[in-house]
Order: sequence, then C-alpha cells, then structure tokens
Amino acid sequence: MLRSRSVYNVGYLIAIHFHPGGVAQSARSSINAISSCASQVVKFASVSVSSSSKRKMADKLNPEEREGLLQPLLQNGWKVQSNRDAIEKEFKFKDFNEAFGFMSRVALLAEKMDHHPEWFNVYNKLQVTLSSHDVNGLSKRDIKMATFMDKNFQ
Ligand code: HBI
Repeated sequence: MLRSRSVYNVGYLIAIHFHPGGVAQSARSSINAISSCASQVVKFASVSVSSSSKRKMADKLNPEEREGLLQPLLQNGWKVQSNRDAIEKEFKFKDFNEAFGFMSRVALLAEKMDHHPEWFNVYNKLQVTLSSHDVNGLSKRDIKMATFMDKNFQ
C-alpha cells in the first residue's frame, strides 16, 4: 500500500506524520489545518489593526477639545510649539534629586499609559515636550500627562 504523509507547518514546529489512509485524505486534512491556521492569523491581525486605529481616532484632540482642554495648561505655563503640534514647559526644582524624583514618578505613569514624554534634564531643570507620535499631534494622552505633571510639581 502506498504510504502517504502530510506536513503541517505550525510556525517553528513542523509536524510530519503518516496516514495509513490514501494520499487524498492526508492532503485534505493538511489543507484544512493550514486554512484554519491562516484564518486565525487574519482574525488576530484585523483585531490588532482595528484597536490601534480606534486609539488614533478616539484621542486626537478636535478643535473644541483643544479650546477646552488646553486652556488650563496654557494658564499653568505650558506653551504650544510654533513649529509642531506639541506643548512644552520648563520645570525648575530645588536640586537634581527633586528633579529626578519627579521624572521617576512621571516615568511610572508613562509606562502605565504607554505614552512617553520627550524631555531634557540638566541638574534641577527639566524641559518637557508632549505630543502623540502615533497621531502626529496632540491627544488626550498629552493632556492627561501634562495635568499629572502640574499636579505633582510643588
Ligand atoms: N509616546 N508620546 C508618545 N507617543 C506615542 O505615540 C507613543 C508613545 N509611547 C509608546 C508608544 N507610542 C507605543 O504605542 C508604540 O507606538 C511605540
């Protein structure tokens, strides 16, 4: 009897096994396995794309939000950059230890939010720029982070 074999490629693991049945049966089961694997990949890809595009649509500031949400920050020393849709502020601390402690607290929030400031620290001064790279401009994440910074700056 002609022995047939089929190969399933499941990523790095290649499973080879022998069907006592005919070649046609093993070919069908191989095709079924590959197509179900492919459909899983497509499902995963579509979910991950849609969630990131939802994030982009959801939190980019619209004109009304800019007017309302930016105001308190602008009154608190933040400035909108002239050449980029970003906000910036310089914080001055008693010494480096105070500055670095503040940066550490912000860093924990940044990791939790998956949203990171652009900042430059020299001794007791910290220059911060906030913008959302994935929407190439200001988002609600920047408002949240700037508000946190102001609340944690004595
Ligand atoms: N930080 N400011 C900012 N903007 C982003 O778009 C961003 C980030 N930190 C991590 C992050 N995006 C991840 O989602 C990846 O896009 C790197």
